[in-house]
Amino acid sequence: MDLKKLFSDARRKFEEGGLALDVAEKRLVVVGDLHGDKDTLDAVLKRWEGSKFLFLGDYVDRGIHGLEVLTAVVKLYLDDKAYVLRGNHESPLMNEDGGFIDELCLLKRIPNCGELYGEIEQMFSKMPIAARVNGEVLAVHGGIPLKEPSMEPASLEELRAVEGDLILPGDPLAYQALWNDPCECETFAPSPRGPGIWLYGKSPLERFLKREGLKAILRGHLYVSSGYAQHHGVVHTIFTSRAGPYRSVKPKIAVLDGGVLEIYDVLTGKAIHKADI
Ligand SMILES: [Mn+2]
Repeated sequence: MDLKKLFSDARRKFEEGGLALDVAEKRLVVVGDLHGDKDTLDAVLKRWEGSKFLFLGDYVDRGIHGLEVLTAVVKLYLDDKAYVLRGNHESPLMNEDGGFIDELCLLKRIPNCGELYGEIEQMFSKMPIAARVNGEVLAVHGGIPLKEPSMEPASLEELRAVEGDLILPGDPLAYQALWNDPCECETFAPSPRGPGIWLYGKSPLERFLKREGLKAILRGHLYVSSGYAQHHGVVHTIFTSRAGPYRSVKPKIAVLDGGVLEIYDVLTGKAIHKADI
């Protein structure tokens, strides 16, 4: 298979779609961080075969099958079977030390691995950062960005309008959407993940959802050993990887169906949680 062509076709299609998607689907299977875990991805695709998927990002690094995961996800995208969002690991900022470049160049010994990675890096820079689903739910890898110096959350319109070099990404709003986490705090607080990253608390969350006419946020990013966590009743974290350091995780996916959110265990296929959105 010509991987360079696959990733450049996907780059062009991502570019047409823009950085913030509007998605209308009655039923979606939402998948959290995969981190090179092809076995869990295969289990998801088998159990929920024929579904439309939405992937929340972090396809590569940590696990050793990042290229297989990324290829499978991109093929689903090109076949119109999936929406594919960007995670903070879809960036050279993470891939240099996170394992993906070593997977390509040292483990798999791909000839011209740098050239292939260059194509992948360009594709990452065009991946959408957020999706508004059925006008009700925001899907995003990390969460809502803080617009400094206002101490107010940025809007989806502002995220949609982000321009410039998006490879790292350099833009603070795009960067935060991929990196921020919810917290038990009341406002915004600096994140232990590093400079330029914020934790978002209850009141900015409520203001953001109200202003955008949204009811909930579906996101990944945070390692949770049970595969699912809820924050402030409206933020749902989904984690879907058992790769590398996540061996003991019980991976979950979410099924969003007509305003009802159900969380399923990937390995048993059992529903563990149900909520109205
Ligand atoms: Mn992440």
